[in-house]
Amino acid sequence: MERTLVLFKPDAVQRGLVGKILSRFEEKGLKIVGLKMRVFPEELLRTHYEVHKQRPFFEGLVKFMGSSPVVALALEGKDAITTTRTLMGETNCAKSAPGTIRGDFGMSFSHNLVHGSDGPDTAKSELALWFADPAEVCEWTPQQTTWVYDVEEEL
Ligand code: IDP
Ligand code: MG
Repeated sequence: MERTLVLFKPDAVQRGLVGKILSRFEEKGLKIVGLKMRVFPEELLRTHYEVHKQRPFFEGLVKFMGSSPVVALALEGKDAITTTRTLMGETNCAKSAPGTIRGDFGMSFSHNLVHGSDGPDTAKSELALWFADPAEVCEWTPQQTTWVYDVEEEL
């Protein structure tokens, strides 16, 4: 089982898409192990997007991410990182395939609704950053687990 960080960006919250986007992940079979909403501190946002700090869009991105509440999620599942990225679609919403979150709900490159960790190392460091307090992460077994997965082959 893998864990990954997902963020619903300010545009998703402002447009009232939290429920719809959350359903995509839940209905797929990913397990929510952490969920919180707030306007996150600028310092955290800068650290989160540090890899892009030389890029021309960096300051605008940090400002946008701090402009309104963000929903932060820790999701768990088999191949949760790539599964999440597949559900999200590609970075530019306008070019994202129908059926993906960005493809179905967005038009913008920068206001692209969701973030998802892009690999195991990033997932680990991003979860440590956004869910630093272990009390915010729930260990639980959904009743439906054995119906989502083939226990003998996949768990
Ligand atoms: P990702 O979110 O699909 O992983 P990244 O390349 O890691 O995409 O970029 C991080 C975020 O920065 C994007 O989700 C988007 O909000 C923003 N971004 C990336 N490239 C551009 C750009 O060229 N113009 C404006 N915003 C951008
Ligand atoms: Mg990225």
